[in-house]
Amino acid sequence: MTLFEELTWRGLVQDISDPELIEKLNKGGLTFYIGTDPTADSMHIGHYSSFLISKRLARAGHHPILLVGGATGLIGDPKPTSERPMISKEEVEHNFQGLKAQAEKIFGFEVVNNFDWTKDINVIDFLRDYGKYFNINYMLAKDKVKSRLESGITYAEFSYMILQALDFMHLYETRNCTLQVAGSDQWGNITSGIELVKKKLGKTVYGMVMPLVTDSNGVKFGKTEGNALWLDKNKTSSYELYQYLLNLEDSMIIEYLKKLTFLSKDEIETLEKQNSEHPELREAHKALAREIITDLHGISEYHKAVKISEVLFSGDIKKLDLTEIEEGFKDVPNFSISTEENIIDFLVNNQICSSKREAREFVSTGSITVNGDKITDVEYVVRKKDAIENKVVIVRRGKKKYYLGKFD
Ligand code: 629
Repeated sequence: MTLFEELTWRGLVQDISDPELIEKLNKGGLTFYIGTDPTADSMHIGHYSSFLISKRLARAGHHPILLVGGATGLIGDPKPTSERPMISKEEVEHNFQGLKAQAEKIFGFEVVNNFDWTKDINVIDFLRDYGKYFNINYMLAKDKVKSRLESGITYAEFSYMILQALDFMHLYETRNCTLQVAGSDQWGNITSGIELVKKKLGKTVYGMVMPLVTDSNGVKFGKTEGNALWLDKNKTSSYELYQYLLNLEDSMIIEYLKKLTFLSKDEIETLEKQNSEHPELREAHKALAREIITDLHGISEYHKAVKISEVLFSGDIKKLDLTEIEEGFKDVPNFSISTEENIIDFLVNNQICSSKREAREFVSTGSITVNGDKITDVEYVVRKKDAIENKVVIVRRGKKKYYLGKFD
C-alpha cells in the first residue's frame, strides 16, 4: 500500500485541499506541521489521536514540525457554541511549557511557538499585511464563525483564523512547510492559510484533515463523564487509561486499532478475527491498550496496568506494591488509621459499615477481606504489621466495594 492508501484504509483522511497532495504524500520529503493551543498543561487522548499522524507521516519520510500556540492560545480558537473565557498570559505560558515538554517527549519532534513571530506584529501591520487579504464574507462563511453569529462572537475570536493563516505562511516562508494536518474541526483555519499563501505569495500549500475519533454515538474519543484522559500519567494513570481502553465498545475496537496504533493491516485483521470468534478474551482491546500505553509511557507501564487489573479481579492484593496500590485504588474512599483496633470498631469508625451489628454481620458472612484475606473472626485486630509495607490496608466489603486505609 502507498502511504495515502494506508491512511485511507485506516480512515484517517476526511479531506485534502488538492488531489496533487496524494502523489506528494506518497513520494515523501514534505515538511508539514500540526498545531495545538495551550488550553491546558497536558494534552489529552483526543490530541493524541490527531497528533499520531505526525509519527505516521514522519515514518513515511516527511519532516514534522509541531506547533504550540503561545500566541493563538491567548486569543482562543472559536468553538461552534460559545466564546471561550480569556486565559491569563501566565497560564498560557505555563501551559505552553507543559505541552512543549510533553510533545517533545511523546512525539520526539521539533516544537515551535507562534508567539515567537506573532509578538512582533503591530496592529497596523497586522491589518495591512494580513487583514487586507481576508474578505469578511469569506470569514463569515467559515462554519465555526457562521454557527456563532446568533450567539455572538467577539472580534478577537473572529480574527483567530488570520493568526493561524499567518502561521502557515510563516512556516512556508521560513521552513518550506507546504502541508498542515489536523482534525476535521481545523479545516476552516487551514484553508484560510492556503488562501493567504496563494493571494500573498502566489504559491500553493496543502491541507489534510482527519475525522475526529468518536464512539458509535459520535462522542469524541476519550471524553468520559467528568475528567479527560490526560497524556500526563500523573493526571491519568496508565491503569485508568487501561481501564478506559479495555471497556471500549466492541463495535468500535477495530476502527480504533486502525486509527490509534501502528499495527499492520495483517495484525489488525488477525485481531478482528479473534475478536469475532472469542470476544470474551478481549484480545483486540488488550492490543489497543498495549500499543497506546506503550507508545505513551513505555511497556513497563502497560505491564503494571495489567497487573493491577488482574489483582483487582482476583483480590490478591498482597501482590501489589505501594505505587501500584496508589494507582489501582486512586478513586476509592480512603482514611487514615491512627490506632490498631478490633475489626468491628475499625469497620464502623471508618464508615465501612453503618453499625456494629452490620459490621458483625458482614464479618460473620465472610463479606469482609483485609488485604485480600477474608476476615471471619470478630476479635481480629487490624495491625500495622499486617499492613502492606506496614502502611496500607485495603478493605473489600462484599464483591467490589473497596476502601483504602493508611497507618499514620
Ligand atoms: C495555530 C494553532 C496553528 C495551528 C493549529 C493551532 C491549534 C488549532 C486548535 N487545535 C485543537 C487544540 O489545540 O485549536 N487552532 O486543541 C486540536 N488540535 C489537534 C487536532 C484537533 C484540534 O490540538 O488538530 O482536531 C483535535 O484533535 O481540535 O498555526
